[in-house]
Amino acid sequence: MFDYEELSAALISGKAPVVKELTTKALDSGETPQDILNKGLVAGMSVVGEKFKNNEFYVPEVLIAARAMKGAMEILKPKLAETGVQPIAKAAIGTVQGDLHDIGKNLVAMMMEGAGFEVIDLGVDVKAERFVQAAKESGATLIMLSALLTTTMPAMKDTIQALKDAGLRKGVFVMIGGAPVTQSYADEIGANGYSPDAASAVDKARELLKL
Ligand code: B1M
Repeated sequence: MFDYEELSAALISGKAPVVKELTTKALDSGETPQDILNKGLVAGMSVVGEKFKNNEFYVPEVLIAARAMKGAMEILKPKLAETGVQPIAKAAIGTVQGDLHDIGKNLVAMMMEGAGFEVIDLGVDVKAERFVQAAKESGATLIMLSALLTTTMPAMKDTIQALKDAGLRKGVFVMIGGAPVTQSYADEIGANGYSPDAASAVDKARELLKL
């Protein structure tokens, strides 16, 4: 039985090589990429978030843990993608303008890929026009906006407006998420969907696109 607590603990203390090693070990011992992600990495990162909130961790510790998570994700990403056969739909995802937080957004992207979506990751600090361009050029039918700061949430509204102005609101669904985001904010700005975490983002995307 793989010890997920050991993996979470290594992530919390930012031991990047150990996190990589344990991720590989978990895969080799037959654990699923989804379990490794949820029971080991996401669980560990949630503790990091809590510690930061309680002033037990400061920015450097958080960054070191985030780097360890990124290393494990590099190993998991192709495995998660492998679990889907053909893309079931195309989604473009990004953290909105002014916001540099990408850990949650990356998790959502990976879970979506794991569920069989083709995901175009636009990165962080993404301007409304860039989302519009991605929807036009890639034919993505789902635009996914992430924000972690209350000050960058209005950029979600601006992005929806830019999609409207470009005449794309009919065929394109917009989903929003991130720690400060709520269902009522989604309703207020006219987003099609909201989800509180990466796993339910996949369910919501499927529900919206009727997949
Ligand atoms: Co920042 N930060 N940060 N930070 N940071 C928060 C968000 C904060 C709550 C910390 C705090 O004060 N307690 C606070 C925001 C306060 C607010 O606005 N209400 C904050 C602040 C203030 C800041 C700075 C302004 C600090 C400063 O410089 N003074 C600065 C802003 C920089 C910028 O963006 N312009 C800043 C910087 C940073 C770091 C660079 C140090 C680092 C980011 C590293 C990185 O992302 N590469 C960082 C981190 C790590 C955090 C905390 C500690 C953790 C965030 C995280 O990764 N969580 C965070 C405190 C906290 O959340 N407790 C904090 C783990 C991740 C798995 O969860 O991102 O919520 P989360 O994603 C979840 C869900 O929200 C959801 O699914 C994910 C997985 O289940 N989800 C979606 C996310 N996007 C979704 C999209 C969807 C659906 C679901 O559909 C489209």
